[in-house]
Amino acid sequence: MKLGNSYLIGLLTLIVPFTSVFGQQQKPNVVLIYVDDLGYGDLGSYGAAKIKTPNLDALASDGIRFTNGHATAATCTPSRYSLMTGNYPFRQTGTGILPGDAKLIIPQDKVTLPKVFKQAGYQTAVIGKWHLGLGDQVDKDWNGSIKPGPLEVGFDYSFIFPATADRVPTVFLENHDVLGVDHNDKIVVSYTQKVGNEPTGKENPDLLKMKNSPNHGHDNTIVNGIGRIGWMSGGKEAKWVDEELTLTFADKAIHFIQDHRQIPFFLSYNATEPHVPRMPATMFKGKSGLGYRGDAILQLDYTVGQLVKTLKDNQIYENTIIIFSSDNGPVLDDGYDDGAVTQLNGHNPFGPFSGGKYSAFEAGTRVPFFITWPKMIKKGTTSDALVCQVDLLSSFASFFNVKYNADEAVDSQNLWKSFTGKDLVGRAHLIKSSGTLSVLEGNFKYIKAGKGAKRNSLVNIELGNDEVDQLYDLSIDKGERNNIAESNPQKVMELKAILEKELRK
Ligand code: NG6
Ligand code: CA
Repeated sequence: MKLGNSYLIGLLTLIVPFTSVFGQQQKPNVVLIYVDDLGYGDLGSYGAAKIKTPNLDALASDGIRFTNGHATAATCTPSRYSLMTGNYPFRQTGTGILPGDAKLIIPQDKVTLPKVFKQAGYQTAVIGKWHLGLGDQVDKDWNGSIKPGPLEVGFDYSFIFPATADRVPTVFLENHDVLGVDHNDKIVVSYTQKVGNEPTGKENPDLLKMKNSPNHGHDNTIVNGIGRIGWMSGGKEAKWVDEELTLTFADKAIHFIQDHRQIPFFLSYNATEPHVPRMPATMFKGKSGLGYRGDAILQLDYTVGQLVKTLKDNQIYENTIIIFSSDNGPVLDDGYDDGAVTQLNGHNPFGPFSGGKYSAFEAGTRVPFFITWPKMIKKGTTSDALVCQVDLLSSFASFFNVKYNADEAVDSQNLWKSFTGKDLVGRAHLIKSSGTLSVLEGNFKYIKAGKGAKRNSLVNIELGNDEVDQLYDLSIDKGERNNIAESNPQKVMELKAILEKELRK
């Protein structure tokens, strides 16, 4: 029997799927490790000396480490919105920090990052924090099937908690269902009034195992001795134990990797560290000497080590792209008296920058950002290219040759060459949304004039607002201390024009 070449190749491709067939390489797996409130200066690889992050540092030095990598916003929901949709958060209203009962804010009929992978033939999963809303209304039955959610916007599998660890409901969802639902003990959630008879931080502060910081709220329903935002009743079996949160997510992620080792997968591992309430597993408590915030970072480092080990044990590390970044910058006191301030011990989560979480100054959005892919990216590379999380969508779409409509993911740029170290410039400019809008272009940073408060005294962070336009030259003034707008009207006009053009888009 005579067989044509193409038939043979087809047959071989069927028999040996995704392996090297006549030079055709298996598609790389992609693991996105997206963490919560980790600062530019929180890792050894970014200059931290008071805390040890060996696993993350090893990873950072095994690929390309960015010094000018950004989230689009200084809080969680808007940054995650951009990562998922490829759009700046100011393009859609309702992308601010969501309550725990919010409805899904990611459009179902538009391209998303996981949809790009799905279209390229990947199995996709999200494990960890979600905070992009669930269901099609605020008022939903947490005891039934909850959709739309991650599965409707591109993930084949999801194991998440709905919002933040400090917001009710404090439960896990696997795909459409809350884990541990008991129809004799129904879960009820409200953000407008108290439900049920569970103690609250406000009425029963004596029951708190970790005190709330004054005036921060977090004084609604108490779960596991921790006051939360929002009220919840029922669901005794469904409630998580905070000390087990990360170990649970890590276990799910490890199993997902093991189960998919032979087919290309995209895993978004959305760690909750070091967001409040910081309540690490017992093995990490007290280990950093920096309070629970430091201990939570040690726990994150350990977990990442476990994920990398799983990839290595399954012989897939070499051809896995690992992307590490944080959704916004750091904050010390974000509502709980957990030692982050009193035991800081000289640690500087903010690096050389001003501001922090919630701020338009650089520490709000400039975050650790590194990518490894042993097979393709040269190890030990440092890049000053301007890159943003919003660009992952377009970059992967172009790598896979996945197409989407011109009116989708309009802010996402193809930075494949920058992400893999072949271009050291990156974006021409970036717009950041942190209450007020700012523009980064080369060494210059413009912050739009506005009436917002200059400081959030609760969290002790400068917000970067001013009634006048601000311009900084970051090459000599990383801390944004010296406003040069008045002496550089031309540059201000230029950056203002960029912003106005983007706002008109
Ligand atoms: C704020 C919370 C803060 C944190 C944040 C969300 C108060 C006073 N503060 O509203 O503790 O939960 O929301 O953080 O309620 S984020 O990283 O998910 O955006
Ligand atoms: Ca966050």
